[in-house]
Amino acid sequence: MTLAIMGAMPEEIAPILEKLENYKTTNYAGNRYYEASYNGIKLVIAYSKIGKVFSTLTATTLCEHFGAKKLLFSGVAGAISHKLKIGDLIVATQLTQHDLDITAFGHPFGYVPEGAVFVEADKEMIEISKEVAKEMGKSVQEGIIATGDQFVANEERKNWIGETFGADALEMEGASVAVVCDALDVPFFILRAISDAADMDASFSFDEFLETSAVESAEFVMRMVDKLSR
Ligand code: 4EH
Repeated sequence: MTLAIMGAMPEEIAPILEKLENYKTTNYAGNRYYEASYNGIKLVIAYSKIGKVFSTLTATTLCEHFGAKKLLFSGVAGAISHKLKIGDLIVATQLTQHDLDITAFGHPFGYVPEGAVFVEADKEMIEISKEVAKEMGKSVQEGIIATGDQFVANEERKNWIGETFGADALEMEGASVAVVCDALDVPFFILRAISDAADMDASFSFDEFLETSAVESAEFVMRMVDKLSR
């Protein structure tokens, strides 16, 4: 069984690579892929670079070229929900593209014909995440994650995304990974640790908390991998 772990930025997968003793590196389609054996299964790990297009390419490559049977995303996000503080974890139940707009034709935000406003994450892995949270003594929130090709550092935009999609957190890759995995029938799990509140201080907060929040997310995802590989 091959399991994929992806992030968008190098900082998001660094804590995962650190946990592995040795791995094989392959360059493919402009990204570096790390393959390792772990608890008797194969792991393939990569960061995509930022945004929906690069993350689509990497998720597709992980599934189609490296044969991933499940995909887990680990990274950071901006909080919309006031219940989410810096370092808190959110598991995506559904993902949506907040910057997809053909409303001029009477369609809702986030929708294109033959697509769907929301893509649902794998329920089994969400269940497993509850066990992991319990074992780690961590509270993990579930919610809707909104994705777009924008670093949101604006209260008004953030609130609009929250109201329009009922979203709890936002980032720049989750929904595109979700669309790929859904289309290819690869169960996926998207976890994010909060790095900022997507407000006017977001870029400063992000720079300050990227590393520590990325570690929070990575440690949780590796506990998930431990369960999935047993
Ligand atoms: O991969 C991008 C990173 C920010 S852009 C999306 N990631 C982090 C999640 C995220 C996010 N996305 C949108 C955390 N906070 C967010 C926010 N809005 N407020 C980046 C960061 N550093 C250098 C270059 N680009």
